[in-house]
Amino acid sequence: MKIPKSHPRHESLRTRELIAEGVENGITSIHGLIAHGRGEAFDYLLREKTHGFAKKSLEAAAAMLLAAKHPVISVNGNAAALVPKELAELSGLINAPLEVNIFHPSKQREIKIKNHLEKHGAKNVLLPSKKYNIKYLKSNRKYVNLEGILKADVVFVPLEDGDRTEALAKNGKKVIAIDLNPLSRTSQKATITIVDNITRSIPLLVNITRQYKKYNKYKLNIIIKNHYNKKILNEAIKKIRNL
Ligand code: PTJ
Repeated sequence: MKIPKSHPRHESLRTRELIAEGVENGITSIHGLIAHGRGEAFDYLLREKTHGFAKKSLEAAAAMLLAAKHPVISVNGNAAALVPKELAELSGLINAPLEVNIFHPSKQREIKIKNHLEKHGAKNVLLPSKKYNIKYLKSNRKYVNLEGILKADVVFVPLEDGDRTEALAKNGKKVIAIDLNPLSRTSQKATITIVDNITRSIPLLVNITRQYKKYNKYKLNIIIKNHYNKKILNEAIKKIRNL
């Protein structure tokens, strides 16, 4: 459906359209529609804009991704539908693989997500393997790739379910999450939480990462050390309360 640019809810409708298309093309799970609706509700409460607290998290996230030994970007059906080109760009910038990791099991959907990312410029897309799994997790998301999540020290999980964030942390990994809901378990358990819409924040993350690429490890580590996730989450909750 073509949405006129002049429509006051253009961006929100465009995003809905991408998710609906994702479902039609077998990339996004039908449950992804519900997750998207929940995200929309929180985005509405956040006035559909990227706040200062999200910008601070984005800076810390860029520094952590650049300072990591083995960073990896985990991709599910919603993220793939919404920002495939930007995820491919980020992967190239930090030299990290994109790894398909989905909650609702479907080999066919995994392959479709991989193809979709490659169509948008991704050069290194990994699929999970039943041979390898992370501990403390029962769902399909436990299956990982040896060259990706299994050996990663930093896992970027845009749009997540709480169980895995918690499990990844227990497996000794640092987790960077994007979640519009500052109260979710993902937000609470991640090392760095970006409380913002994935559609606004991934392009910003690409720009900041490009800028920070010239920083040395010392400078990156200072940025990481000065990030206090609980403080960021409290700022986001306060913003929602003070409507
Ligand atoms: O492709 P699959 O099978 O891995 O399924 C993906 C979903 C998203 C369906 C699955 O991970 C899931 O059920 O997630 P949850 O538990 O509903 O959590 C999704 C979280 O993402 C919620 O806290 C939403 O507020 C948040 N969210 C939704 N849309 C956006 C978002 N956060 C940022 N940007 C969005 N566009």
